[in-house]
Order: sequence, then structure tokens, then C-alpha cells
Amino acid sequence: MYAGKARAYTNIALIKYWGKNDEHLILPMNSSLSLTLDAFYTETSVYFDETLTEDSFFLDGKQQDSKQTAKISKFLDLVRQQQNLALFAKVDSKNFVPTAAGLASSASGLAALAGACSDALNLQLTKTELSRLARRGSGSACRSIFGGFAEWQKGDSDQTSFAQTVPSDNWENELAMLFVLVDDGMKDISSRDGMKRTVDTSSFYSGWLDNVEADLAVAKQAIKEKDFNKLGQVTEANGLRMHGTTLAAVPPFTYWSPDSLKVMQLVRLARQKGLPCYFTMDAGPNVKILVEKKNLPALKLFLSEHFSKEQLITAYAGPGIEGIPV
Ligand code: 2P0
Repeated sequence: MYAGKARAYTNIALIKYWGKNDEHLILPMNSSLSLTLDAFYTETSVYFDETLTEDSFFLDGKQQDSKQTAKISKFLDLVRQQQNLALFAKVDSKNFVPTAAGLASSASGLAALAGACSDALNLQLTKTELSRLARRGSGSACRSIFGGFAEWQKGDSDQTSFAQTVPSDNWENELAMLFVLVDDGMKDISSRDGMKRTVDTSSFYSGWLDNVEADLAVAKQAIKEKDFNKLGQVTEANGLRMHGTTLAAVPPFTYWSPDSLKVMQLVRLARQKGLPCYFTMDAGPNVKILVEKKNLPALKLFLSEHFSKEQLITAYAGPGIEGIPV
């Protein structure tokens, strides 16, 4: 038997990954940049064992159905094929999230699975190789190999598409991300389906591509200069442009709920009151607000007039993937 275990933290993109150039290899249409967070993470163990007759996947102690297990098996197939291995596996994953508010992340999940497989089979991968492997499970997972700011360089092949650390002189430790949970029970369109529909059908998609590399350059410059407003402005603009593409898809869709708009409005109001903070959103209605640590208490106080304590979850910059004993 080969057993391995890893812990990986989720990341939130400031410059978004939105669209695939190659769906099989998961090569993105554009490069992206994220902040790895400490508050949400996944711990995954994998056991390749000759006594098993099929793969199984347990999440938070519960065996998952064949659809969920198929996704995991697809990733295991890749590892088995690369390593010339013919053993089935049991995968045991635990998501650590502060609430059950649908914040489970494929980034932390697939990064942890890649790390666990690498540990189990003693692959001795470099961080770059591990990032490439994680990318095959889920695009955003390649960024969760690294702590702090990470840039996923889109590349043009399996070899050249991976994430790396963005030098920041530890500036991320002065920042925070406040999650505003407004989950309204709307039916989800997964990011995988949403980005595909957008690439295939949205007349706004070319506008997204026209701007994103420039946004990335501004974000990297802002990190270099430790310029919070510059980073916040480009984060907010880039996120809005990503969400704009969905409105012109066929059929159109949006991840926004009325409460998402309410949070956006409050963030703008907070800025008018002299409190620098900027929002971003992913493939769901919850809003994430980038703020300097020193301004976090004021922001929470301001938002607490509109949202409960349970709806406001704070995250700070987190570390890269960690090996842990099985
Ligand atoms: C991001 N998202 O950059 C963007 C912004 C969601 C919106 O990466 O199909 O789960 O597995 O590669 O990585 C979420 O997409 O998609 C995502 P797949 P993934 O964070």
C-alpha cells in the first residue's frame, strides 16, 4: 500500500482565471493572480491499495456518489498513467471551513489531492511540477501550491502552464479578506460550465481578453509598490469585467444576487467615507472584500449594521501546500 496526505489552502483570484484554451490539459485563456488564504483549507489522504476493487472518495467522513467520485478518479487516472500504476485508491478529504455556507473550494481540494498523491508515491516533485499536476485537477488549484500572492502564467502547453510566487516582501501579511456570506440558495452554475458557456457564446468575452493581461501587470506593479488602492482598484475592475461577460452569454446568466449588489454598494459607500476597501466575486453570490488589516475592525463595524456576525468571515494570507503525516 502507498499512503500520503497533504493540506492545501484555498485562494481567491484578484485577477481572475476565466476561460480555457485547452479543456483536457486545463490551459487557461489568460494568466491570473491570487491570494492564498488561511481560513479555508482541505486535508486529503490517499491510499493506493492492491486489495481495492474500485476508487472511493470520502468527504468529511461521508462516502460520495459516483458522480463526485468520477471527478477524483479522473485525476487518479492521470497520476496512474504518469506513474504506470495499476492500483485503485481510497481518497479521504476533510474541508475546514468556518461555516457550511458553500465555500468548499476546488482549489484547495485538488491541490491537496495532488499533494497527497505525490506524497504517497514519493514523486519528489518540485513546486512547479506539483503546480502543473494540480492544474490538471482544477485550474485554480495550481495557485494553491503557493502561499501569499501567486501568479498562474497561462503558458501554451502542459509544461509551461503553472503558478509561481509573486515576490511581495511579505506585504500580504498586512492585508485581510472579509467574506460576506449572502448565499441565497440560487441554483449554481459551476465555474467550469460558466466559463465554457462564456467562452463559447459571449460577445463580451473578447473584451475580457483585451484587458486582462494589462490588469495583471497593474496588479503586479501594485504589489511591488505595496500600493493598496492600486491593487484594490484593479481587483475590483477585473472582477466586474469577468462577471460582465456572463451577461452576454447564450443563455445569459449571473452569479450575483440582490444581496451581492447590496454589498458592492456598501463597499463603495465605505470608500466614500474614507475607508479603503475593494470587492471581488467568484462563481457564486458571496462577496469578498480586500482590506488592509488596520482597517478591518472599522469595515466589520460598518457592515455589522447590515449583516450578522456569522455572515462576516475574516481570512488572512495563508501558506502554501503542506505535507502532513498520514
Ligand atoms: C479564479 N474561478 O480565478 C476563477 C474566478 C472562479 C471565478 O478558478 O474548470 O474550479 O476546475 O479549472 O479552477 C474556479 O474555477 O475551474 C475559478 P476548473 P476552477 O479563481
